[in-house]
Amino acid sequence: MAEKVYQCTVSAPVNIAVIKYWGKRDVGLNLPTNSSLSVTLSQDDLRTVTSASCSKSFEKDTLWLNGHAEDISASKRLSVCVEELRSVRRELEKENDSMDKISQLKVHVVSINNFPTAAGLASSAAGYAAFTEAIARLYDLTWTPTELSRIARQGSGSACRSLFGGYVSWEMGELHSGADSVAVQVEPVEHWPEMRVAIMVASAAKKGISSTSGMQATVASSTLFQERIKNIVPGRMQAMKQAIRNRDFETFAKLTMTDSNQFHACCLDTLPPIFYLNDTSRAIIRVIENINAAAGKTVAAYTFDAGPNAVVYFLEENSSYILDALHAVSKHAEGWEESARNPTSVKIDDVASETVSSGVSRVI
Ligand code: 2P0
Repeated sequence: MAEKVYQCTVSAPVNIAVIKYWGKRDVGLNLPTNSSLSVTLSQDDLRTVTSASCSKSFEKDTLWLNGHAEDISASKRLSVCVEELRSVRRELEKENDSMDKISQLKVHVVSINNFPTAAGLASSAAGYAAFTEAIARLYDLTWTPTELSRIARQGSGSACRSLFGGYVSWEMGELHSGADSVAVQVEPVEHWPEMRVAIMVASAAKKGISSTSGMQATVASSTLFQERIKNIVPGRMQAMKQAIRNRDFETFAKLTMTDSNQFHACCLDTLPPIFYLNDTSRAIIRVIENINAAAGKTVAAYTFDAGPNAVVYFLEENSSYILDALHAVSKHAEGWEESARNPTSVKIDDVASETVSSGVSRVI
């Protein structure tokens, strides 16, 4: 007998934190030790495209990530997202007889990144944002991005920030349940449309230590980290929100670089120490310092996540000479990826997840 296949395809963007998330206070619920703030990058350049479907003919919940199959029920992170959304759909179906009972069907999810996975380019952020959004839309759930962020957070913390465009904070929350640990938009992209980023992939290789285990080691062993979460980040979050509201690039840039440096200092203060930066990363830091010294003010800001790749923030008005300087230096560097040699300007995105297609896709 012919079976319907229900499907929804979405794309979700990468976000790059300027105040870093690092540390969990509850590992099970993925609750952070501090709030964080990020900027959402344009999907023209970096995105995950994810298609979720369900059908009576599917035998188990399965994810194909960049072509590799994974049993969703074997992954706590994946299954918590699917099961929470499925139970909401189940309740809706109970209340509304005309709804197809698709909560009873297994899901197939296919996800593709157009950038290196697990190389410090926030692939899990775009990945879990797209995963959550695709299933929510497959189930026709009309949730706000903040409501969905609570689900995506349980897949991967940074994913909750990829449900919004523009400038986004993840408020750590206070409740043990995690109900108030969600993402909110600080400002939309139109507020500061001149913001640009250049991505320099120092190495596309998979990182040595995952963020999840790295941050747990830092929480367990770093005294500097305790100072950071108690006495530094709360004030820095306020200052960063104000800098964004005022479109004050110098303050934004100085906070961004300082926070990146402190995050990597906490990694170094971990036992055993964690090294995400490499010689290329450090060379990029020196280039940015030289650009700012030559300009006589802070016109560019570097930041690095859990990997050696650099993300450089600047304003469109300074774009040509900053990109020229990055190009000039990268020409002489040995062993850099092509995109580090040719850094280009990436815009900030105005929307987060977008529906590419949805509905009943075929009958099998
Ligand atoms: C961030 N990072 O704020 C920080 C900066 C890396 C350095 O969020 O364990 O992959 O899945 O919640 O979200 C990377 O951590 O960790 C991260 P999990 P996630 O973007």
